[in-house]
Amino acid sequence: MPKLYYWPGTCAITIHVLLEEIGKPYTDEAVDLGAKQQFTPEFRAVNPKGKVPAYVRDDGSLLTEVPAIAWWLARTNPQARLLSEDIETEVRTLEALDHIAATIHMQGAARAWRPGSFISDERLHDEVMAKGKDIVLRGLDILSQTLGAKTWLMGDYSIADASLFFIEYWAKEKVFWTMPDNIEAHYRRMRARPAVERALMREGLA
Ligand SMILES: N[C@@H](CCC(=O)N[C@@H](CS)C(=O)NCC(=O)O)C(=O)O
Repeated sequence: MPKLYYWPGTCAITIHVLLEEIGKPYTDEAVDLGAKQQFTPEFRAVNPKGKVPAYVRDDGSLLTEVPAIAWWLARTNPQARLLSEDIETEVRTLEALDHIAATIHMQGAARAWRPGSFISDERLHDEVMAKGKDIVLRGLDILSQTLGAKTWLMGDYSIADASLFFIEYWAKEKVFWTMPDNIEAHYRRMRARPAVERALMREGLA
């Protein structure tokens, strides 16, 4: 059975959402990032990157990086309809996933969340956090334009919506930032999906 290593409320929630959308059996295990469990030899043996999500497939091989895991889950579970078969929509979906993972999360949220990972001098932490917030909010503005008046980012529901959900959840529930109106409405639609509530329950967040 596949296994997801996660910590509640992190980007691993995207993979929990997708696994719940797919509905096949899987197991999961929390890696306590607060207690620095990601740096232990036991977890490094699972994922040398020391990050969640880490997804161990049925054959025992490891997949890391949200966009890669999400794409692989969607392609290997076409019945779940998580990725368009139209190549133009597929590449736009991957474009949004990369923007969310590489820019909004890694350059923005990471600075706002853990400024100490970027600079040791605590007097500069507020400035680093402000830069991070700016990157996240600029990213959400771009996604707001992509979403427009549509229900889901790509028209039909996709892995891009599950990826955006992590940023929305964090902005809304953890740091209480104001999001563009249509992104806020997208977050509410995500919360109305049974798979999303099941994912939150698995992480002890519902
Ligand atoms: N680019 C990676 C990011 C993974 C990542 O940074 N995960 C965070 C949680 S959101 C983590 O494990 N942080 C632990 C650490 O950096 O020590 C992905 O898309 O999966």
